[in-house]
Amino acid sequence: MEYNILKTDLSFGVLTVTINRIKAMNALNTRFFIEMDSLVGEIKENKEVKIMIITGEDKSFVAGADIAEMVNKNCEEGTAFSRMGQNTFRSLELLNIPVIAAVNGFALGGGMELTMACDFRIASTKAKFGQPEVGLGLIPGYAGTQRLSRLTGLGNALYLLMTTDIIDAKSALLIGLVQKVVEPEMLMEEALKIAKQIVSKGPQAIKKVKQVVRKGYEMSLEDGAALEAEHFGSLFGDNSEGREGMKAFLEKRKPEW
Ligand code: CO8
Repeated sequence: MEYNILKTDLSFGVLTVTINRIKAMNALNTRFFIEMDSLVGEIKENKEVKIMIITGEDKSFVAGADIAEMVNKNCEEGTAFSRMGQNTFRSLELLNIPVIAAVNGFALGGGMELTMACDFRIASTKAKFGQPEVGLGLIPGYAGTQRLSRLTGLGNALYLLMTTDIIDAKSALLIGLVQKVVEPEMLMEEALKIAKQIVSKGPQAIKKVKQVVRKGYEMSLEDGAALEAEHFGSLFGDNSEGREGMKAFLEKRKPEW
C-alpha cells in the first residue's frame, strides 16, 4: 500500500515510523488508521522488523483525533470511529515486537492514547501530554479511559481526564506516564539507543517478556505466575535461546542468538 501519512525507515531491525500530517498537527483521521492497520499487517509478516519506534513530524506528536472529521458524525458513526481506533491501537499493543513512543511534542487526546498503546514512552522536554476531550464535550474514545488509570492510577487518571490539564514531560515522568525525558535534539538518538539495546537481547525472551507482562496484567497473580513459569520453561533445552545465553555467560563471550 502507498503510505501518505506514515513515513517509515528500517535500519538494524529498528522500524521508525513518523506520523506526518503537519497541517493538522498530525491529527488522526481515517486514512491514518487505514495506513497503521496495513503497516501492522506488514510488520507481522516481516521478520526483519525487531522493534518499532513511533514519533511525530515537526512540533506535534499527535494533537488528537481529527476534530474536523468527527464534528458531524452521529451516534453510530461516533461509536464506529471509536471502535476503529480502538482496534488499531489494540493490534499495535498486541504486536509481538516492542513498540516505543518517542514523543516529540503535543500528545493530546487520541495522541496521548496512542502513546499509551505503546510499550513505553520516551519524551522530549518539549513534549506535552493531555486529555482535552471533556472540554470538547467528549470523552476519550481510543481506550484512554482504560489505559490511563492502569498506567498512572485512578487519581492521576481522573484528575487529568476531568481537568484537561496539559502536563509537561517531567510531570508525566513523575506519574509514570513516561519512562525517560531527554533534550529534543537527543530524542531519536536516545530512542534508537534503547531500541538497539533491546534488540541485542534474546529475541524470544523479549517477545515473551511482552506477552507475559501484558497478559499477566489482566490475570490473577497466581494465573500470571503460572503463565510465567510456562514461558520460562520454554526457553530451556537443547538449541534453546536460554541455553545459549547462559552458556555465553559462563564462557565469558557474547551470545549468538
Ligand atoms: N483535529 C483537527 N485539526 C487539528 C487538530 C485536531 N485534533 N489539532 C490541530 N489541528 C489543526 C488546527 O485546526 C489548525 O488548522 P488550520 O491551520 O487549518 O486552522 C492546525 O492544526 C494548527 O493548529 P493550531 O493553529 O491550533 O496550532 P497551535 O500551535 O496554536 O496549537 C494545539 C496547537 C495546542 C495542539 C492546538 O491545535 C489544539 O489544541 N488542538 C486540539 C487538541 C485537542 O483538543 N485534541 C483532542 C481531540 S479529541 C480526541 O482526540 C478524542 C480521541 C477519541 C476519539 C474517538 C473517536 C470517536
